[in-house]
Amino acid sequence: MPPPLSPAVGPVIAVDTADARVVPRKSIRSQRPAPVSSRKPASPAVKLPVVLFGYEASTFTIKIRLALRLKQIPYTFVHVPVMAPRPLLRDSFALSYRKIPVLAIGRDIYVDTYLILEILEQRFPSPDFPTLYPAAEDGRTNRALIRLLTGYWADRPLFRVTTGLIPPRVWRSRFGNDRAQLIGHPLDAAKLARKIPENLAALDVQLNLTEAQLKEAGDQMQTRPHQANGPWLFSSSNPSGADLALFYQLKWGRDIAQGKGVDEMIAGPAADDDKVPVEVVFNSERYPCVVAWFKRFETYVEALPKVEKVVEDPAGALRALKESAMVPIEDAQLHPVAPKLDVLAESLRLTRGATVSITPNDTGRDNPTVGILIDFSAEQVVVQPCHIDGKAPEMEVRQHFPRVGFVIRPIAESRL
Ligand SMILES: N[C@@H](CCC(=O)N[C@@H](CS)C(=O)NCC(=O)O)C(=O)O
Repeated sequence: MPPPLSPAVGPVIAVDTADARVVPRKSIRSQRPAPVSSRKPASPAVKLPVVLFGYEASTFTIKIRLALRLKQIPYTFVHVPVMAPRPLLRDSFALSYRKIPVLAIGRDIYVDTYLILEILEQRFPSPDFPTLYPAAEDGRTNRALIRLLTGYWADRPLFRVTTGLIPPRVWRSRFGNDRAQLIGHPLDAAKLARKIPENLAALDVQLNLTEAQLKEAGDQMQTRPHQANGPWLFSSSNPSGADLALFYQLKWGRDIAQGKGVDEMIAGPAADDDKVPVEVVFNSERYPCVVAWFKRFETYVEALPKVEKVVEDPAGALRALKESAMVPIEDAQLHPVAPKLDVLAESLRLTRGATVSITPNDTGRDNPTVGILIDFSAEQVVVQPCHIDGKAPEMEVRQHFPRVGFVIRPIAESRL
């Protein structure tokens, strides 16, 4: 292990300064997050504008739209193109990360739904907002387990199964070329068409597991009526992040297999044969508990008041973000359970002020983010973005990435 670096010295770069009109500018060092034990609970972010950038057929955008509705957080939805480039995000926030969705809360930009869900839960806490982690009868929320299930199952291997249900013609379109860039190798539409039976079989494997979990939750409900409107996957009193995680993937996978959303991807009408026979495995005879739960979740969400305002022109939403005060960093970032481990950060050369690159460890690796490190914890990394092609972003922002699923490396050492 390389020796820890000596304490950083040098000029202070005012990375996470507060809005000059609200709080005097402070240096990075003076805004060091308070130790976990002395932190006040995060102030609800209710007064800041919440803006979600995504597109209709985006699996992960659906996930966050559902989460915002479950949590009853009012927000603005801004459509971005289904393919890169997305100049709106690049010019406004100097965001070179190419995936969707992206969430802005005031001048904090959150990337990746694994982080976005937790930030929503932390910044819009219960009881003012419904929780994504309602307790089961034994009082446990299973939050960490649900995060694992989402981050390591639904968002990844299950997503690979559902993308295998995309009608093959999509891969022959411009969209297919764009996704080849995302994945990092060419896509062979004919080969992907031949793999459909294999993908349906893979879906069957996933549904079988889901059925087992829901059957057990349903059997338990006979004797313990805790889940009055359930059963839910983790036997919670209301649907939890686990239900959300499974639902959004299965819904998107079923819809896309039936050709819904294909028109947006290929920028033209879907044909009659743009369908994959998903009902062969996903049906109520084979999976009665899953199909009943799927409808139950859909009904539950639809009964909740709408919280979304869709805008055609993003100018007003961007202005509202730009005019927001920069909140203290400790209110804007996810709080890890474990305290900072400076020795580790130092040996990785991931100290405040270092220039770092942040790259997803799955797809989108050719579009790394480069920024000046503000914070690095067991949960996330926060940077002030570097200019792209010498161009400053239209507003001063902080960008937040989760540690799970990203590789963070130093490019240049801290000059603090
Ligand atoms: N791990 C990411 C995955 C995001 C993702 O793969 N999003 C898709 C759309 S659903 C995407 O960005 N595809 C490439 C693109 O739209 O440019 C997350 O949870 O946010």
